[in-house]
Amino acid sequence: MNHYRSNVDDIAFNLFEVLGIDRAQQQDGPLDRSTVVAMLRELDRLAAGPIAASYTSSDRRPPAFDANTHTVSLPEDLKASVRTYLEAGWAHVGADSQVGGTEVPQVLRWALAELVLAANPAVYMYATAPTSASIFLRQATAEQQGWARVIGTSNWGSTMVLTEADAGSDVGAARTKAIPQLDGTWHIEGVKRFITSADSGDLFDNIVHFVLARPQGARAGTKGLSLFLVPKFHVDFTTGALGERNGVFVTNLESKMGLKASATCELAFGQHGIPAVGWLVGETHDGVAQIFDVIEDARMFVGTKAVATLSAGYLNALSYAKTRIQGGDLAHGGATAPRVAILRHPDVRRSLLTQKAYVEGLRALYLFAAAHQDAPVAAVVTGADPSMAAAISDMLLPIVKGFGAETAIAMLNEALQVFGGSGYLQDYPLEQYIRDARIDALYEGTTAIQAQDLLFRKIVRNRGAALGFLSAFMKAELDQVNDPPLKPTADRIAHALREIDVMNNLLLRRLTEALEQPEQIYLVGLDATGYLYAMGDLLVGWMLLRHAVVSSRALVDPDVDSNERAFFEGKIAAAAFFADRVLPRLSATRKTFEATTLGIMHLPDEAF
Ligand code: ST9
Repeated sequence: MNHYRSNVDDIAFNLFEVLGIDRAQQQDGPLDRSTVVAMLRELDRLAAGPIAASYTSSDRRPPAFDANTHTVSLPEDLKASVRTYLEAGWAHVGADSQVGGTEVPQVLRWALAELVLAANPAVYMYATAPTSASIFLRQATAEQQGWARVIGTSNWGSTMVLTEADAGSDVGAARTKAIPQLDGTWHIEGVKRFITSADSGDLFDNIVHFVLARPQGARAGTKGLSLFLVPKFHVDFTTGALGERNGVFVTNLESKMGLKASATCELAFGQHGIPAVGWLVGETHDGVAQIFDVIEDARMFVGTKAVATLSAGYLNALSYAKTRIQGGDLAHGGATAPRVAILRHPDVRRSLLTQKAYVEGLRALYLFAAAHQDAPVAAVVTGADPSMAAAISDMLLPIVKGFGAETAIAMLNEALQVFGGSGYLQDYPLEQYIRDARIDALYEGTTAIQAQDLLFRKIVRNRGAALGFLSAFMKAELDQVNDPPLKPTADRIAHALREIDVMNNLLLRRLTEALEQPEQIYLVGLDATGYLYAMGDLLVGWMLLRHAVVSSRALVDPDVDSNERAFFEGKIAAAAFFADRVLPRLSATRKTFEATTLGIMHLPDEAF
């Protein structure tokens, strides 16, 4: 048995019982439940087998770099996992049909992604060309539309190339230059860092890099950047035939804490005697806005990956707790009592129920966010019109990514703890999960960047429209919960929502004061991450209640079998547990916000 564990039943429960995606009007008719479940089961089967097969081995024997040939070679078994995923067509599910994709609602695309991300996230990260081609298609000129098809239908890899040694979070500090040529192409010159999948040896015939660079004379900052397409090999885009090597070379492979199967490279443009020829994407100098279409997709990938790994970690810990016999039952004399499975111990149960609540709440949250990426699906989920659906999806993205990543890291520690000392060993997957998940809070924008994005861009700049819509929708749902077993849970969530309202008002007041006294903005900056966490907890609590409401109705059916009964009872228990034991901390967060002062900013640097 390999490391992989999944919960397809819970994914299907979200898609159909909770979100009701089969009621959404699709171009090709409604989504058929049995087809969707068959897709989930088939990918689950592949994920458990050939995709997960190289997860551990490629951590122990990761990709290697040859400086003479500028080549990264991948372990054979990892390549086999990627090829299985590609050849079965899964990387094309959700991509645009014009680039060879099979169009499905984004919520289904992300549900499927969870399975491969739980099995072996690097596999997904190498197989991004169909997604890149779909995004490129939306930005391409009429001529470039055909290039998108070549990218999507050939055996190619793709990358996003933003970061430099001195331009990490601050993308606008990038120094890589773009020099215009008489034939309309550009020569790119500079060195980029932390580039995922920048080379993979013979896995792909070509790799297309989407590169942010600054045209000569363009302004400083992000707004002076343009987006260029730079292929590893030159290509005749009408036939797809490959030509000479372009002047873009990998110059280093990072040695990392985790996610070692995914090659993270330094990439040099025009530094080896051959020009790195690029083409301006869409012929508009609007690079940062263009690359953000990719970044948004990648942030969704990170949030989904975090949940996927956390889910596998929890399910591994759960099966260990059921079989590991250790200690006596506290209520039966403890030390002298007969030995029991550790699942009988109160602290293990507390830990596992906390993990379950976060896994299922975060899964519900990324699927709820994804449901707002397609107007017809959003219409059945919250009734949001297309522009509100987009605003809701935008607002939830930093929470899915930032809060999802941080929570997964914290909860994976809980999962490891269930194994005791054995969890520290490579005999079990938890130590690798923790190393592999740690990056999720760092790349694609650190948690602090997500928190600022949520507050300043997604709430303040949106004038609270998406926040207001979602709060009103949540409140209306909470008001409708009157059944005795669920009412106290709904009341606690309503209380948490009021605490968030108080935080909103406080932060807004400080922001307004900052117009006159600029230092007041520090107070908002100091509490931004706390706010991200508070919003995340509120939303998880609400998602769990929505599941509990559906479950409570389902339990009335006399035909539910014992497995279904356990599933539904677990949902109701998780919602109540989370509302009782986790949500009260929002009151503490609100109090800490009220106590925030500028003292920390005025403290001399030497005093740290
Ligand atoms: C990385 C790779 O970490 C990780 C591995 C990923 C593996 C996945 C593989 C996927 C590969 C696929 C490749 C496909 C390639 C296809 C290409 C196709 C064409 N939402 O606030 P301002 C925009 S990579 C939308 O003033 P600053 C917006 O246009 C490294 N747009 O920012 C805005 O203008 P306006 C990841 C947004 O102060 C403009 O930016 N690195 C958003 O100048 C300026 O905004 C990061 O994630 C948004 N949320 O710069 C960088 N925000 O306002 C993290 C901004 O007029 N740093 N825009 O609309 C940040 O996000 C910074 O906050 C900053 C600040 C750079 C935006």
